[in-house]
Amino acid sequence: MREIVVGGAQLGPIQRADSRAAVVERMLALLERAAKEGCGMVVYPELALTTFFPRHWMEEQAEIDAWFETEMPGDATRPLFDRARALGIAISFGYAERTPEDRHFNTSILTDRAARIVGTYRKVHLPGHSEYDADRAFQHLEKRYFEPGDLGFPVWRNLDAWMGMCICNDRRWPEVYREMGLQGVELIVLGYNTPSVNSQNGAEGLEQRLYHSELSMTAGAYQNATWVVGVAKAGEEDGHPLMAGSIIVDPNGYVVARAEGEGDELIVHACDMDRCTFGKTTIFDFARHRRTEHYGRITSQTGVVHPE
Ligand code: CDV
Repeated sequence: MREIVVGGAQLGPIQRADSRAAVVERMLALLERAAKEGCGMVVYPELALTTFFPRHWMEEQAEIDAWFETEMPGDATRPLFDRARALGIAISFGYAERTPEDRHFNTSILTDRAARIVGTYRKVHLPGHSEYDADRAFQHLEKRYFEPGDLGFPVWRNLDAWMGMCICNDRRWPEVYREMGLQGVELIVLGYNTPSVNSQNGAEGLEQRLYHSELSMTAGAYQNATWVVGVAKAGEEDGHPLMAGSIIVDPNGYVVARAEGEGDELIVHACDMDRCTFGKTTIFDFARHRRTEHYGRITSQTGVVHPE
């Protein structure tokens, strides 16, 4: 048995005025709770250090850059790394990354138990738009503030398991799970900021949004025989509600832990990585059953093309 007790550290809302230091205090409180529950790993949401700033229209580059981290760990996040190292807990969380070349990414990192960064992922599927859209109830400007990730979907050996990451909208794309599945992934960790209502029509209700989020993660887990841990930032940020619904999904696609509220909350499950073996050696034994000669469109085409 290769068991990792994983904590999904859902964060409640972070307001625009909240400092990174205040958020890290909350992350530390969840880390302490996780330590008491025997966690070996803790997963936090997308853009965990700040409010979900892509909902705000900004033009001044200095104002935009203020939301980005230029080093990891930096002054604000070092206490989290120090405490995680002392407790021997691996962590993963998302943040806005500005590189030395002045590139901007929506990024997440993965550490080992000694708080060394062993993996970096940059969000590939950026939802929303790049210009101000007066028809929307609120903005979703990820395409304005970030460039698409340039690192693909790697997996890393960590805590004696194969681990991968994706971020928020990525979780809705089957290709994301399969890319990692083809590298033998056993644990996919991801964070998200998902508005409770659709910004364009407002009609798609919370129940459906939660269902689609869960459907995507449970299907990805089952079809690749992997654990999936999806962690929300939830509640009302600056007057804009984000849905909760953090879950841990087993390699059969069953939800084994689920957040109940919209605040800071820890969900925990003892995940046995060896439970991935059955699916990987039977129905989803890729080497035996995949027929790549029929999958050409998956990588050669983006939009729909009807046959002539
Ligand atoms: N942060 C996100 O990527 N949010 C999207 C919303 C905009 C639909 C999501 O897929 O949850």
